Amino acid sequence: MSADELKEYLATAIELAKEVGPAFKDGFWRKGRFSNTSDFAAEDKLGNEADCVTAVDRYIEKTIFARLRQIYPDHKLVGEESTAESGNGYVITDDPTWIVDPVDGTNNFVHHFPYTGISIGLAIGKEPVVGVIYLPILDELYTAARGLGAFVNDQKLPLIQSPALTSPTSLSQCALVSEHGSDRSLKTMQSRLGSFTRLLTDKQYGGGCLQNLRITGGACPDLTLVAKGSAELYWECGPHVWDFAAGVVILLESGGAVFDGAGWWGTDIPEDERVPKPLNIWNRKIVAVRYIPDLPGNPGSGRELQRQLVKELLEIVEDIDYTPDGVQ
Ligand code: LIP
Repeated sequence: MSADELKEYLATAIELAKEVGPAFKDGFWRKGRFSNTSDFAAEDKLGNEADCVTAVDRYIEKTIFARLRQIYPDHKLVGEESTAESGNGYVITDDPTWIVDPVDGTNNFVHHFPYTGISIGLAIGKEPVVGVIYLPILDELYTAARGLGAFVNDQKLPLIQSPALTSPTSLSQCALVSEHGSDRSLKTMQSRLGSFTRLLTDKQYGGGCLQNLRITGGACPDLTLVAKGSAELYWECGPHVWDFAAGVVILLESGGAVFDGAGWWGTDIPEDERVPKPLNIWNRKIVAVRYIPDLPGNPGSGRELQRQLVKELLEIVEDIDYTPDGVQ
């Protein structure tokens, strides 16, 4: 795939995100075509009221898919609303596949909490290659394509640059973004909160003594915060491919790295050290770590420090297995 093709796909994703921005804002503020508040009654998807879908989710996904079908009739489409409703039973192929979350952070959206946005990713040969996340209420448009860098509102990521951007060597120098998720079974809640407790607890009691733990309410805002340099790490088990697809491209292109539950991935990590190949965005687990500069005096290269932080995190948290998305 040429750089020109990638640029064209990126331009399409940006255009579509901007096109549905006004509907997103109307929905968020319950205005215009979404002034009817019954459109926001929580419809649960998991058998509990914590996993919502709204009329705006459906409208935005339908609009984006209709345009994509028009422009690229041969491309495959995977979207949170249509795919989740048909039971996630789609087949993952090497074909260009657009992966869309019309409203990521839906619970935030319902509660007027601004960390919510539209996510449009494109995978080719199962690898995520284009990512656009638009957070309309924060007025932040994140864009990235493989090999072409990552940007927020045209400013290159990471936004926070060295020397302000430090080179942490342990979790006790890090901020982590994570989520409590919408799977509210007692077992899952105990597991997640147990992991949070151990991460935060002082080292003298065997914990990681993490500096900050923040829950924004969405994988997309979480990944953009790490890409920007406002948090060192994002860890979560349970989200779906539409929550990750665009965000991982933005994160990787900002110099970050990703562990997908089985292997390690970063744009300049040698091929033989990447396991599995390609990065598995359908695996429903992720650790993302921000760009760490190579600085003289650091106990290792930026890439080594990234691995060290992820290793420390994975030794503390409890892994939760979910059935992967799609059928490989
Ligand atoms: C959300 C994810 C988040 C996860 C939530 C939910 P949604 O996506 O962004 O990471 O913890 O359970 O899946 O449903 O708001 O698009």
